[in-house]
Amino acid sequence: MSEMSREYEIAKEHYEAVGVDVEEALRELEAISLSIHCWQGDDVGGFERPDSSLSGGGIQVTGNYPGKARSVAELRGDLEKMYSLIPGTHRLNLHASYGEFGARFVDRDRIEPEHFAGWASWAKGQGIKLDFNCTCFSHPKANDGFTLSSKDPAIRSFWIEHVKRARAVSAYLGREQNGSCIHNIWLPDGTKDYPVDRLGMRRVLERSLDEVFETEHPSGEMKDAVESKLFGIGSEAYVVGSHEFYLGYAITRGKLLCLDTGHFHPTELVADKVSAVLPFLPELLLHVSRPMRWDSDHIVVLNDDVRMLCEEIVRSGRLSDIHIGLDFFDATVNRIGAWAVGARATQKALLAALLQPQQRLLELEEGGDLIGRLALLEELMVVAIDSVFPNPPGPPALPCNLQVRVAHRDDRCALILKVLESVQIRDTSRSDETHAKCVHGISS
Ligand SMILES: [Mn+2]
Repeated sequence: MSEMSREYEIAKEHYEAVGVDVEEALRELEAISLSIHCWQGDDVGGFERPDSSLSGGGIQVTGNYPGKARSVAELRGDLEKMYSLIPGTHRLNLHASYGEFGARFVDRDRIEPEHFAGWASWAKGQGIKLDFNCTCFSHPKANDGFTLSSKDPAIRSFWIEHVKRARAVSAYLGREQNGSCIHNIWLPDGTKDYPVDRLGMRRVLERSLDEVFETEHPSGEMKDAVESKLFGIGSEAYVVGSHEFYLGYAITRGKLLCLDTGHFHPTELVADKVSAVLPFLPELLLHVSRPMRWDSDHIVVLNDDVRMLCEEIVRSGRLSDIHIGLDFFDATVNRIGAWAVGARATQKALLAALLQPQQRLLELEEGGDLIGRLALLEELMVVAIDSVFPNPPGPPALPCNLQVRVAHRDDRCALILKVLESVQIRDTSRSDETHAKCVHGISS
């Protein structure tokens, strides 16, 4: 028996001793498809024009690490590499600005399913499903800070048309993949300083959303989600689509609510919101991110926030109603590595939650043994999950995770080497001189 499988057997026995079925936990983990965001691969630039880049919207990408995907083909290559570093089958979350528009510029109010046919066919070939988002930022008509809540009828109708078309694209993708595509609406709308017409702007947004949703698409093709935010750069004082606004909207209109872990006060526990909204919502969308002091969109790591979020997802018993997306973008490091680390951290948190003896914890809590509950939870923090964390399929075998554990030092090195190797692969395919020089400097 290899060292790895021996460790697995020992870990399995330990978990069984506290009433946890490891095989079952792994089956449940395998059934969870993360919706992985395309925008980590090119710093939220999109491909509407050559050299498109993120602008406005109150969000920012920092860093200029070499290797940013410059075309749809490069992004797909990077995505394929990223998926190979993650166990399981996962979805891809696309933004409308990532269409294949050809040589002619196609404005947002003119997008069609045909611009995403290439993505649908690529996804089929990869055996993955797609989710979709309207893109209501990085556009001259979003520069004054308002889209669907704009009081300018021309601006407002432009964005209503865009979101309607993005929903139609989602329905098309859903038909192509024979499974629902989740369309998420996030808007940057808000003001830098205190406005006097908070209610007026929210009423405009409510009306615009109602208009956007006039067309009904079968839920087997697409489902709608709405994403709130606390503040952005330039919208510090007021965001039209706040949490309370969208919570009310989602409940009254039967839409999915999207909770982004970076879109709340930094001391607020987003994990606590899962059980607060689930009684009122049939389904929920999560955007897992790592805010550092603000909505900074750092790469997700296995921290308390993510662990507790995953515990709440698992404990809710509503795993199939909760869609887990990732939302971060860091341009200071290798982007394929960023995706892989963030996705694997989310999976590790899910696995850790699935491996908790929920029944035993509940008995301790209901029996008033609160120190017993604390002691067990505390012990579980240091039970190594890496002995049972699955490897992605196909050779060469990948290590379990990056958790500090001496026995697996070689495995950890192997993962880092795999990530570096992906940089080298890109080095040969993207022959720009500066890029090659930087990569050489990093990998040597
Ligand atoms: Mn988000």
